[in-house]
Amino acid sequence: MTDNVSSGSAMATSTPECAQKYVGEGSVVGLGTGKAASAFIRALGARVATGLNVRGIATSQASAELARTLHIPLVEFDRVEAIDVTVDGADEVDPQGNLIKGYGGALVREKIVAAASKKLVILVGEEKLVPVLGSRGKLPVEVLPFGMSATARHLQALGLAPQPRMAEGKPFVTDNGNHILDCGTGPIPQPTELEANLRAIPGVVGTGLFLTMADVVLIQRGEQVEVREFVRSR
Ligand code: A5P
Repeated sequence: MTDNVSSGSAMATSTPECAQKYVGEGSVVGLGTGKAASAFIRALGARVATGLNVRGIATSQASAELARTLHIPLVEFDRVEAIDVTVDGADEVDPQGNLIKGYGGALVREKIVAAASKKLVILVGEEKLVPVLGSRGKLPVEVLPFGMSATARHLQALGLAPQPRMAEGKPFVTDNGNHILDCGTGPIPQPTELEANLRAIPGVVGTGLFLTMADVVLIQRGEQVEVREFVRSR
């Protein structure tokens, strides 16, 4: 555990339920992507059905579709100045609350929405907790289709092992019309340095490294939810 983190347990028995306390009447809410985020969206939809007034900003077409089916009003991102809270999942969480995201392919929109949010709440099971980012062996990187092989060579030069993500025999296409290179990696000792090196590569649109962004991590431990809160300077 690091100095800037406090840990406790919550009364709610599930992370999607626990996350509801961060969403109040009138909130603008960033809606993440993936299983954990979908469970949160469904729980939020139940509150909207009983009269809660919120506006959602979706991080993917899939989350927008789910929100619509639940009658959660969506607002265009460019029509709001700030997002009160974003709730999303993650693929890895280190003890400082740094994340790897993007196994679900929505990393770029997720990062833009998270960066515009006053609070980022992450929902994970304990299997996502790692001692060092990269421990699960994969870092998703979204790249422009143009010159993808050249971009992949730059990634290789950084010691990564990029593999194009495939879907039904073709390169996976993100909501932004780009591709994903899933970069084989071992534990990443210097994630800030790696992020800077990745962002300097022409053709890289975004990476799955979400460093010092999460304010709250809710961890499902059996029937209990552990709450980790991080102090961030914004
Ligand atoms: C989507 O691009 C991802 O960043 C997801 O948030 C992440 O993969 C966690 O997804 P699950 O909750 O489905 O594990």
